[in-house]
Amino acid sequence: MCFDFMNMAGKRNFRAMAFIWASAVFILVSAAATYGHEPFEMRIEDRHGGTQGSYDSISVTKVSGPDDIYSFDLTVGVNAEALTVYGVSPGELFSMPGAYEWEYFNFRLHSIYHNDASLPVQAVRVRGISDLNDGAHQPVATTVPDGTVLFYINVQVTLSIDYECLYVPVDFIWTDCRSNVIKASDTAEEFLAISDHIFDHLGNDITSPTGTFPSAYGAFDECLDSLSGSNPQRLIDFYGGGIDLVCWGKLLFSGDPNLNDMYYDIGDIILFDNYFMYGMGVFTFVPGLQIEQTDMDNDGRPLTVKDYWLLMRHVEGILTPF
Ligand SMILES: [Ca+2]
Ligand SMILES: [Ca+2]
Ligand SMILES: [Ca+2]
Repeated sequence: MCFDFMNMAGKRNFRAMAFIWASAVFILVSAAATYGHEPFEMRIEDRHGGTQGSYDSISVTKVSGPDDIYSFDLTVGVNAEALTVYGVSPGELFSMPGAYEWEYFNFRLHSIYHNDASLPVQAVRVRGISDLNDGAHQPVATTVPDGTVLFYINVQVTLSIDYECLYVPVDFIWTDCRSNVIKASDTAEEFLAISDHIFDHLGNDITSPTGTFPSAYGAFDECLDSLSGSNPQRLIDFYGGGIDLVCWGKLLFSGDPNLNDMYYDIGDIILFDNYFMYGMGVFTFVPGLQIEQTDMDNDGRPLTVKDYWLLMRHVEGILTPF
């Protein structure tokens, strides 16, 4: 009996221990499932075939991550020599009426002061907020599906020969710990997502957890302390992008600036005339291609007086078209 009693007690102890372990494992697994936030991926567009002198736009997209976003505050560095920013357009989150009707969108251009030649000196800071405390209006949704374009940076590409055939990078940049953050929530809690890993447009991981601002390499570890009141979490992977500029020399022919498929017609010379009087605004159809078409001597420099003189001579039929 004594043996049986001990055996029974041992089984009960074993069952009790097994129950405790199973409960502990369940709690741990549940906690991991509840508090393990999904990471975000934010990406600047990688454009190809950009033409010098043309107007272009570069999108910034939420590629993946938690759906429920309350606001974002993103800063993009721009090489002001290569790209002139003339505006930032909001994505569909801000359309009124629309499926989301976010209430606040704003952008600001500002200079960045530093001695690092690898960093841009101009930045675009863009902020979006789903719900202002204005009482009158509520956003239709704070849900932001993967693949949603948050905004477009509108630029004019330089005509400088120095940038011919080059890739002009456009990257996220950090001027302090508050740059490039997203306020979001999942089923467990609200949190402030900050950078985790940073990649350049080729996919190279360029993250640096230490350094000095401004930086193109992410929020430093000190930011986890300075933002501690906002529940900061390293949850955003940022991917840079840019514009790949075509090479002037790849054009087969030039001499049709008005793009009507007739080379050296009177409309072409009138358009060139108008350019000298009114400036770049006269190229309204496909500006980059139209400007390329004025490079009559194929020297990579469009819109010169020599190009004008050559076009005029062709229009008059004095020279044989090339
Ligand atoms: Ca509101
Ligand atoms: Ca023409
Ligand atoms: Ca030329």
